[in-house]
Amino acid sequence: MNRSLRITRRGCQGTTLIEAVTAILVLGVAIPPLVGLFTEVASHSADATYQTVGLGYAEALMEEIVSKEFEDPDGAQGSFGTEEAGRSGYDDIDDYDGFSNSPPQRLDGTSLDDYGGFTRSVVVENVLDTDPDPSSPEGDGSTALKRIRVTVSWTSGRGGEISLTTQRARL
Ligand SMILES: [Ca+2]
Ligand SMILES: [Ca+2]
Repeated sequence: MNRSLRITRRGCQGTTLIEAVTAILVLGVAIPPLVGLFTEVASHSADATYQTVGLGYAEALMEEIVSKEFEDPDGAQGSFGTEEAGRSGYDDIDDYDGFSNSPPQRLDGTSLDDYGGFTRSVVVENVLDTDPDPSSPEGDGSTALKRIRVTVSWTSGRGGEISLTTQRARL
């Protein structure tokens, strides 16, 4: 009876050691890919957040721009470019041509940059109504249709960029 007990003990110790080694090997193989997967998921989640924030910044500026006159109310038809001293005085669409700020700001100048590293920029170009999204625009002030492109880029996370484009016509 005593002998039988000894044999059983040895068997248990050997099995425990093999199980421990096996478990260590399995974990050693399985953990690195899992850590990589979690890192990748976290990175994609951050990218989605930056895209949402970037889209919000772009939409807010686009809404501000399209609420303005097609041309300067005090200028001649076909006038183009910024006649005002600053954004708070912008009163027509093409006042925003070349506008850029980083971090993004509200109209009153207060910062919108809660996440860091964002830049907003605007391009306004005259285009033809027969080709509202050409690769090359028409001359400044030469047509009754303007293409507005607001671009938001960011360096946070893996970085990215989002653009919104619309057209406004002289009524
Ligand atoms: Ca103006
Ligand atoms: Ca103008």
